[in-house]
Amino acid sequence: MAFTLAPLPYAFDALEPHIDARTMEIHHDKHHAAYTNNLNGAIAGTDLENLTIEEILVKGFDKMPVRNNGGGFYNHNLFWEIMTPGGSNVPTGALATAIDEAFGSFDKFKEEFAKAGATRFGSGWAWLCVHKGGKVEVCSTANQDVPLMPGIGCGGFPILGMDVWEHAYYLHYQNRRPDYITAFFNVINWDIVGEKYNANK
Ligand code: MN3
Repeated sequence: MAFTLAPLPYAFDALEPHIDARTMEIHHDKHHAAYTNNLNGAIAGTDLENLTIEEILVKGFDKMPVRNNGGGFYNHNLFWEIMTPGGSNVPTGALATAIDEAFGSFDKFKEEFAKAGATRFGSGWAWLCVHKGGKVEVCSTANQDVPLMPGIGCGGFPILGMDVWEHAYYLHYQNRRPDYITAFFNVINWDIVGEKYNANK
């Protein structure tokens, strides 16, 4: 079963001025498309072919084309989903409580999440993950690795991911990754992150 690239669930310019339309178009139509195509090529005719993407992230972990492209496929699906339009711009409900318990406050969480993204050397992701029982944790991973892979990151279930590859921000922000990170907080759809928290805690 081949994986397909879902359309971006909103217009390319929907996240302006925080993330520019051209970046979104190239990111989705070129980068995410390439991960999807390369994943399909890497699993074709192998025993991974009929597994779910989550199963592939675990069982294909030691095969580098599968690991990189499976992660790239999965991570970007999450990335598009957790960004606006719409939704609350702050966590609410059980997720808000869990963030306060883990970090002390929403502002402290933002500091820790921004630091995870800013200090990831080279390419990678910052994550907010939930552990069974409801505790939330911030971590970061290299390249297209994702905490669902064995022994990677904090080992929780990712409910919010921030792409800090240069292709996510370079056209508009050039080398200013911290400015992109600051802007990213303006485009998070916390309602969806909260739904993911409730479904996986
Ligand atoms: Mn990317």
